[in-house]
Amino acid sequence: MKKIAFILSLFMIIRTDFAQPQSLIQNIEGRKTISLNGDWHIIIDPYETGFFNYRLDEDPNGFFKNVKPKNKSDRVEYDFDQSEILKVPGDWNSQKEKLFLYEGTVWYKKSFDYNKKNKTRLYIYFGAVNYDALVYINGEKLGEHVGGFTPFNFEITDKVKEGENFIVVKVNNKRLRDGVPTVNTDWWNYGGITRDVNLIEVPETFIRDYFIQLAKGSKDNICGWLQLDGNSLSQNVNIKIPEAGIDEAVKTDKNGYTTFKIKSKLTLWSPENPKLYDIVINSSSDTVKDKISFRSIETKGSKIFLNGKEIFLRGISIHEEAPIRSGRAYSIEDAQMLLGWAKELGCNFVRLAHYPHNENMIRQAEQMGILVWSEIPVYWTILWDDEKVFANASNQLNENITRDKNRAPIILWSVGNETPRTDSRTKFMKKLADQAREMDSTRLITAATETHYINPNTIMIDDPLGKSLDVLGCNEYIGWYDGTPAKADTINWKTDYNKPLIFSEFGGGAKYGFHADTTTIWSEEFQANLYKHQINMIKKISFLQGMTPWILMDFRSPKRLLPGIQDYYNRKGLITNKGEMKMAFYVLQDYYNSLKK
Ligand code: GCB
Repeated sequence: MKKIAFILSLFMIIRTDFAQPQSLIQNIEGRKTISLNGDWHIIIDPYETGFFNYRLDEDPNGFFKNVKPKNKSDRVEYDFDQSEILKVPGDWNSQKEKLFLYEGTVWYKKSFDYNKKNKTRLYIYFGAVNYDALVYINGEKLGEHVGGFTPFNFEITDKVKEGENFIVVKVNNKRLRDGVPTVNTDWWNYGGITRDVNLIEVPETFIRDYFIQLAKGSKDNICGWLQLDGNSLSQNVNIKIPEAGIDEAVKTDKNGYTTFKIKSKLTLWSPENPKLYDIVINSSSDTVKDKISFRSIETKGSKIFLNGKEIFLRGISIHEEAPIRSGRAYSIEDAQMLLGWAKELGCNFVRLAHYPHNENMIRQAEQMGILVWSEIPVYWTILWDDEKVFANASNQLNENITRDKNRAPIILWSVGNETPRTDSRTKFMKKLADQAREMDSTRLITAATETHYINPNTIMIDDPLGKSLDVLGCNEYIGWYDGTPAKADTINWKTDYNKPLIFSEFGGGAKYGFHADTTTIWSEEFQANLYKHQINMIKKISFLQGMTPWILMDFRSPKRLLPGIQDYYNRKGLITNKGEMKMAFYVLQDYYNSLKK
């Protein structure tokens, strides 16, 4: 805990230019909320005219003031209310053709009426804004949030007015060399307010956060903590799980904090039986309801055990991209369709690549019985020696774990993907692995590590980052970037780590409907054949405990330019973005079905 406080304080010191969001409120679904989704007026501002004056100083009369001309001679060169509209949640690229490739600033504005209530505090909560969000209420700055895939909230109790109010958000999705991720990604840089926006009403002292899961390796010991926020911090609190006959009384200390251990007899959550329990937490001033499931996850040697039983993770990788509609996924329906396809494929596991996905994905996975690998966008070539970059990555990890730590289907926190094997990177990522373990001792830590050939037929897994991980992830592209598909038949895998391995990626591109022989690249036959050879190889690796091939669905990428084939899509999907299954889908489905027996 101390280490985390240090890391977070570092973040505060480095970014003193704007106020930081306040500590995250746990479980928005269980709170009293008022949605600010819907139509927002926007101004597309490529030169940031609404932010800087002509000397490039921050303009105290920027667009966030939302002023109107006072008389007919008054010069005001913008007008939100006459400007166009974007839907929230939703990226801007897929809503307006002229914004398809846009990277820069868009101002968002929404007015809302509010009736102030006694003894009630009010927060504004953003599910995610990509990438940099400056938030203002009634012409006053609330603060800034950096990072495109995690939630943040600001308290507005003293800033909200009786009657009409307005929120302005300056959103900038310019890629930055010192960003997390950096400028180089194989996915679309969707900008905008991409997830739900809510007002949250809470009592003066409220249950801000809690952690309720089984202790590592245990099937009957619930362990956790909870944190109150407000003036009356020392309170009696009850944690109830009626169906399991649990009603535990605890008392928070003068800082509003308490830990607890509860002996329990529970039906454990598993893919075969995704059992959820209703939970009620009562303090004398607040009540929160949640649905929580319980399972244990651990490794022994090179094996993974779910609820004490060895498990092979039949997975698939998924980007947060919407089927059919296209653009960023955000809704329950998007999640149901993507995860429904994963189920149809025979999966018990998904890798949500390469950044934290929206909460609907996790909650639907929980209901559908799908285990989850959750990841932060520490991807490829971020700046390992830059303290600010570390603080940013650390903050995104913190927000990801804070939001999802009560969701049992998440078994793995991944601290990054395909990063180069250098000392500074290993130091950087070890610190993230330590942070994840410190925040959540109940789960396993992983990352997609780097491998290398020690002879033409042997690939060695000895990335020094492996020391800090519980499970080794590894992306391999035999048959695509590395030789022909048949090469897989000749390859042996070696490691001195006595740890489980997951192939976090393998695959190849195919254009749906393009049929040819198995040696013709981009054909469905080529991709299906590649999967067959991969499966031959996979069957021989004794320490391989799971796989998440690349990828469930074709997804947009500005790096994929081949006309007629790619057209800005990475075509490694087993399914097209319109829902058509390619031949390789059925190859993998047959294999997964055979493993179920
Ligand atoms: C990878 C990356 C993934 C890419 C994929 C590809 O190794 O992790 O983000 O999209 O390869 O298709 O090349």
